[in-house]
Amino acid sequence: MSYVDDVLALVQKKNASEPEFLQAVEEVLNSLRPVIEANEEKFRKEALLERLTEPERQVKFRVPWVDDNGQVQVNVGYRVQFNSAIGPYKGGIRLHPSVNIGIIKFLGFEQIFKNSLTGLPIGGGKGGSDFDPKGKSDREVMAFCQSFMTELCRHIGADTDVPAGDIGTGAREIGYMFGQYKRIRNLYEGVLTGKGLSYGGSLARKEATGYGLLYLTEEMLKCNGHDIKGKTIVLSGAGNVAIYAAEKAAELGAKVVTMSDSNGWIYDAEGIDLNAIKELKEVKRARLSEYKNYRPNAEYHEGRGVFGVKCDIALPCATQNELLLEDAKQLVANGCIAVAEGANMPTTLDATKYLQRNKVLFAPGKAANAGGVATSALEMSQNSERLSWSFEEVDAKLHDIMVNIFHSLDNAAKKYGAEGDYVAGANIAGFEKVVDAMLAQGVV
Ligand code: NDP
Ligand code: 2IT
Repeated sequence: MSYVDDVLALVQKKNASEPEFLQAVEEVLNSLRPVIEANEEKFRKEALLERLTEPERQVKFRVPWVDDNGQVQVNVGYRVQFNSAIGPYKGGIRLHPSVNIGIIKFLGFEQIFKNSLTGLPIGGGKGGSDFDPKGKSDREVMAFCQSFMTELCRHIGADTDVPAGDIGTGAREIGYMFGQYKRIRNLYEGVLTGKGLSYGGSLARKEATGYGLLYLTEEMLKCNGHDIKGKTIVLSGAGNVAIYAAEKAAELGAKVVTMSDSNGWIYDAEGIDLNAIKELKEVKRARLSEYKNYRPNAEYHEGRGVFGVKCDIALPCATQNELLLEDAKQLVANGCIAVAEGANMPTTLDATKYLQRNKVLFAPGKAANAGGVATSALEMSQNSERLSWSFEEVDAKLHDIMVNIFHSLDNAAKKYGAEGDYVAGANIAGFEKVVDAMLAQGVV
């Protein structure tokens, strides 16, 4: 058996109860075959892939807190420090009832390659908890965040591991976590990113993932002979990534006609009213079903369905495995020309293959959504030099980073005879730098 097959079998045996992690490893290792086959003997001797697929460290801890009825609640917290070959561990914290170790490991594994693609010195990590912020009071969220950080603070630091936001973790949660870190460690340092602007946050971090997604999509379209202007976009999610993706899409002259949350989805033929969405989601923390109060002509549907709407471009921006094979078939049948992943691994493996086989341009999340973590790294730079850059300066750097990422995928795919396969391109380009650093640093 080839080295890749041996390691895939080993990873499957060791992590049998972690389907999302296995899915992420399978996608990456399969697309790395040409690079690994060219160095098979050396990589095998170095156990390079065994090291790459085993986190350097993972912690799991109890998070007890008291709810508004005086009842003690207990959640589980995780931090997976996956790979520090090219920089301190960096990656978000997910707060969602579905969180388990397999989800955090898949996200941490993806983060290694994503962070490498940004060209900035950040390693891969991820954390989270099965705590659900939805429906909780501010005091309950604070109680949870303080308890979570009381344990996590001993494992992180500005030069060790720098968490940030992800599903369920936004500015409010980062603020409470930062406050508790500072209090316990007596250190005012850039230990978290996505901070508020009054205490070390970076301008444009809030917008960065969504804006970056559109910068990369625009470049991918341009290099394939298309113009984003005038295109119709279906988008899933209605959180941080989705909102700022929709904002930039509109600025670039495209029309976003759908958004979704975990209850249902909206269709607005005139283009989504983002002021309404921001008020609903960022201020009121309400459900999308209320969108009709702002736009009576829009449609609201329970359940899932955005990918069945006719479009030129689809941007899945909610969660993993939300774009299924049946959705891919519908998109192709409707003439969709491009899919770019704002979320992490939103497209299943069979749906990805179907889209690629049918010549739909496909930008994988580890490239397309890298603008968030790239801007987090810019926030770390600003914290280190104790300066703040202007919105325009950060946004211009973000734009350059996303355009460069697209070209490194494109070039890596071409170099290995897989022109247009941006999944292979992203994995190969991300892998090369990490491997170089791992080999240089010896057996660690
Ligand atoms: P938010 O919590 O701000 O928003 C998530 C959105 O997706 C909400 O509309 C939520 O609906 C919906 N959603 C979440 N989980 C599910 C689910 N299981 N089923 C259906 N809908 C769901 O998160 P973000 O926007 O920050 O993150 C979205 C995606 O982007 C995630 O995959 C994340 O890992 C990825 N990402 C985020 C980055 C960032 O900077 N924030 C950077 C790079 C990637 P509801 O409110 O009803 O739960
Ligand atoms: O998935 C991701 O890249 C994030 N949630 C952002 C991580 C970060 O450190 O900004």
